[in-house]
Amino acid sequence: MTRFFDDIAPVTFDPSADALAFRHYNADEMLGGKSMRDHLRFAVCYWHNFVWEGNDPFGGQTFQRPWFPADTMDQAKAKADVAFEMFRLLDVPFWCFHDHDIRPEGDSLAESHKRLNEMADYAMAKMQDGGPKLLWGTANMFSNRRYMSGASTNPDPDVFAYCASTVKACLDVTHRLGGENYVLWGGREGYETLLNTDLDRELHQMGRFLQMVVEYKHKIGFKGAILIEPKPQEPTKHQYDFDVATVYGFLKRFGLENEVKVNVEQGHAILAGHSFEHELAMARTLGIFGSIDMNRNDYQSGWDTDQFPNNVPEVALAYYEVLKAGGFTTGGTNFDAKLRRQSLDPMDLIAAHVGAMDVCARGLKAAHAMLEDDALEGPRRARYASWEKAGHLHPGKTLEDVAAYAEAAALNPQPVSGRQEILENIVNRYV
Ligand code: XLS
Ligand code: NI
Ligand code: NI
Repeated sequence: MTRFFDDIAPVTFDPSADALAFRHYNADEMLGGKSMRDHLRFAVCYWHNFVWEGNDPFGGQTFQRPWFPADTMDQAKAKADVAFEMFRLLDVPFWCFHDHDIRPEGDSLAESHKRLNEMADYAMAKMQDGGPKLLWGTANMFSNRRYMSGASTNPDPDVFAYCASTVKACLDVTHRLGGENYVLWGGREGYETLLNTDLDRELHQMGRFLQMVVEYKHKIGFKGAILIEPKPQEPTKHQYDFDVATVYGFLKRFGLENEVKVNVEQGHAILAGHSFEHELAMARTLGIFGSIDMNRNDYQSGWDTDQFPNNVPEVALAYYEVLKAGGFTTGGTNFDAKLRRQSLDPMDLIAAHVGAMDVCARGLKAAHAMLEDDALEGPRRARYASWEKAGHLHPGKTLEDVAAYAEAAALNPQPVSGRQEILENIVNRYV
């Protein structure tokens, strides 16, 4: 057993505690017939917590973890021991990983797969020994220099084939570990300059790749969801999976809109010039809502800063959309969030998650109460009530019919207040 978290006790729900405790996240508390645990379906990510060394564009490693550099299988196992120890302390129901997070890359593709499978077995034993379940697995096809010019969108077809082998291995492992989803975030699926890019060809490569992934998922009987994670840029100047609406158009084009859903990340929504709730509402409306990566960006920096969430009003509006979508099915709340590079201590890792889980719990409770009270839906229904009376979208009528109605009745519609401030006041009563 690891000594990394040495004197840190398992975190419990205790609103009166002086020490670190959950003050709002009470896993067994019921909200509308479902426990908070089942509503929120929290997951801890492997990469930011146990792989990232604290570097930024101007400086290198700040974290000195006993398992760094995890370039041997022994170190990878030491890292896994600490990761699962943290999952236990937080009592989270799920975790998430990239292949690259859990195993050091081998000298050959075959060796990399062998190591991945060995580490998956290592994780499986811990999962079966009271550990969390797997929310999703994914392949890192953006860090190594071979992906510099794209993964499935690379001008070199051998990179496409390398990616096919990588995703196949990673989907197999995700399936074997009982993963509830498989995520594709296309970090390098985009371009640096249109001057050297065949946009049409690259989009077809990406579409074909995704079709192959879906075909393979069905072949092996993977019941989980395939999720695309939209992001507009960073690391590429332009990423093809720009936002939820763009992804939907892409899925439609390749006949995949009923096969693939989205994993929506708060920070990516901000980078795309949207709010988190906009992206979630769009996913719900288009029928492709899957899961969320919960974090927040620094609004001044314009980067994907992946901070832990701490803004209850924002989080409440996000969960409002999740609840309106019917809640999570295979998805959950993955903290794709990292410490600031000065937060060196093991305790910082725990405190970050405890705070984030409490923020989410407060947001969820507020969202649930707003729905129970019909606080926003009532006024929204009232706003569209005349459409209900008029009948939906004039079925069977032509443009001429509707024009004739307007002219015969000499219509002169009068605007009514949108009541935005009143609605904002209502939200503020809940958060
Ligand atoms: C990066 C993405 C990444 C995905 C998984 O910005 O958020 O972490 O969630 O590849
Ligand atoms: Ni993410
Ligand atoms: Ni991100």
